[in-house]
Amino acid sequence: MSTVGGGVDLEAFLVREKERVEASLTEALSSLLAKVPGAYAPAIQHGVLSGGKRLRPILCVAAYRAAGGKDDGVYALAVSLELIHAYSLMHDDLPCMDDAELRRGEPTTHKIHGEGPTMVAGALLIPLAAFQAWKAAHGMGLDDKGGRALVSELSRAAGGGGMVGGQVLDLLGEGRTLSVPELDDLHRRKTGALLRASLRMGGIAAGASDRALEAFDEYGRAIGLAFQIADDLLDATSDAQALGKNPSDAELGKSTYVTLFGVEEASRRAHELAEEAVTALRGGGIGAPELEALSRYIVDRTR
Ligand code: GRG
Repeated sequence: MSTVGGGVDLEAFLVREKERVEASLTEALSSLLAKVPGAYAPAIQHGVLSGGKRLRPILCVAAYRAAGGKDDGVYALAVSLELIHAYSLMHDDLPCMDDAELRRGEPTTHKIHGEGPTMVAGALLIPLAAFQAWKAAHGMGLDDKGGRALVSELSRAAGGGGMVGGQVLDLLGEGRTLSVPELDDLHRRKTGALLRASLRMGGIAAGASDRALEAFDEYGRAIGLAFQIADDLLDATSDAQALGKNPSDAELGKSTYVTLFGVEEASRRAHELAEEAVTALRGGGIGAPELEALSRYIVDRTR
């Protein structure tokens, strides 16, 4: 992958943005960790700083820029999404959930820091993420109303109607064949809600118009599902070493887009959704070559 339509060198863009996100995450943790009992700091640091594509913050910043935002304080806002994402992976890997030993090619947080500390560290990240979003909103000069809109966007996406609700459906669905609407609903919540919030938070922080916010929303919904289909395809076609994680969906007895549609049709659907995302942006009058390239990257990625 290098230059993608619209003249964007996506590889260079991702490297540059990831570096800025990492710096912002490290800075955020150095002040946030002062607010938690010291015994949990190592597990939090491991869960947050042990790699990952940093896709959610990158999407948030890209939406902010596409809506005309200029303040680099947006990185501090964007990392609030990554704090929620990090907690979700730490908890998802616990023995009471997916019981995973490997994530991003490394031992999972509970394998290194223990189950209890990882559970507490993950839980501590939830209010820290909300506080981070609130602090960042004010740092960017937004008023309390703007700050509340951002924290509420983040909390809604992470909550029962979003990520946690989707995870519950996922756990309940193990060993059962789900229908397509059931699988769509599960993933719109579990994976899609936070991706969608990434776009919306970027738009809100930039003071985007209702029309632009609607376009970000549609883009976020489409890439949310496309991302999950791509995830299922990778899970079905790679081994644990190549993927850097275990166990596989098949080992967990989960319904996936691949088990429901097969590889070819699932891949066709993912690409169709990526194009729908691009159409939504253009329909909303948003010229954002980076977001267009990101929607295609999300379905063509190899990890
Ligand atoms: C209390 C029931 C309950 C739930 C707690 C555990 C949890 C909340 C939610 C789990 C949500 C989850 C695991 C979603 C998976 C999303 C997903 C596909 C993750 C992989 O995302 P990438 O590819 O990961 O962006 P990297 O490693 O790049 O950060």
